[in-house]
Amino acid sequence: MVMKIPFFNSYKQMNEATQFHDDHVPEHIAIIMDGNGRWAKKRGLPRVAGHKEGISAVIKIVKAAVKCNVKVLTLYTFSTENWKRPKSEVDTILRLPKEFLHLYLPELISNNVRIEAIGDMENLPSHTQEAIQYAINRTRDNDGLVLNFALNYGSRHELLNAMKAMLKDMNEAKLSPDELDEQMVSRYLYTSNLPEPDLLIRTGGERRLSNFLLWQLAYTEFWFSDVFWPDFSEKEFMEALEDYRQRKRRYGGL
Ligand code: V0D
Repeated sequence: MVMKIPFFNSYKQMNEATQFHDDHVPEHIAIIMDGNGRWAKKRGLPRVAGHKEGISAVIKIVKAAVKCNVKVLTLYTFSTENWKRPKSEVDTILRLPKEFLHLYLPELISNNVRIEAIGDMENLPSHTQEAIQYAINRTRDNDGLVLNFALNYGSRHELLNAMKAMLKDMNEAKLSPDELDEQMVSRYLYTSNLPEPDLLIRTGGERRLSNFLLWQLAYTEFWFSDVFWPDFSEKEFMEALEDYRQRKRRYGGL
């Protein structure tokens, strides 16, 4: 690793005005929080223990993102592929949103965080949907960090749905295919109201996208860590931000 001075030290020394103008902090960070099951296995614990420990890492990283003035944090919590896991594991995972919100919603509210969600919510159990909807409603007027949970999310599924809806609307409006452009595609995605991610972080050692935000990550910087998600802390998060900042400064020098 290159840096000796953690990013946050130099960041803290800046005044409010400088922070506001620092365009080297990613506005939108997306994270694939991988390695929870392997974290548990390494300790002889059930996989579910890793997922629960993962919740503590989530709140730590949310707080770090708030401190750094990140505008959007998108967390990949449950993919459409995760249904293939044993039913008991899936059932436990789908209780985690409620558990997380029970513990941390008051704190998120006092930090001015706005909760959002992307993915196919309709096929989640109603108790999961209700817990998330409550948190979305309860935080809808907050204008701090947007904490965006990707649940039952799959990028190809998202694109396919967007194409179907778009074709239907275009037929009704009698639009020709030539009128279709990239902006129009973006408007049909779950992320239509969000900026594109500037930085993608994947923990847990794997280096693939796993069907996450395929369209939205076209120009995104990638940062990989071998650390399992439950062990991912503010230290690694700051390393990722510092690495991103150095990349941006290099481009700026060209
Ligand atoms: C398990 C590690 C928070 C990754 C973190 C249903 C996998 C813990 C939420 C959450 C999960 C979701 C929505 C919301 C509030 C919290 C969560 C799931 C899994 C999948 F509004 N952690 N978390 N959701 N894990």
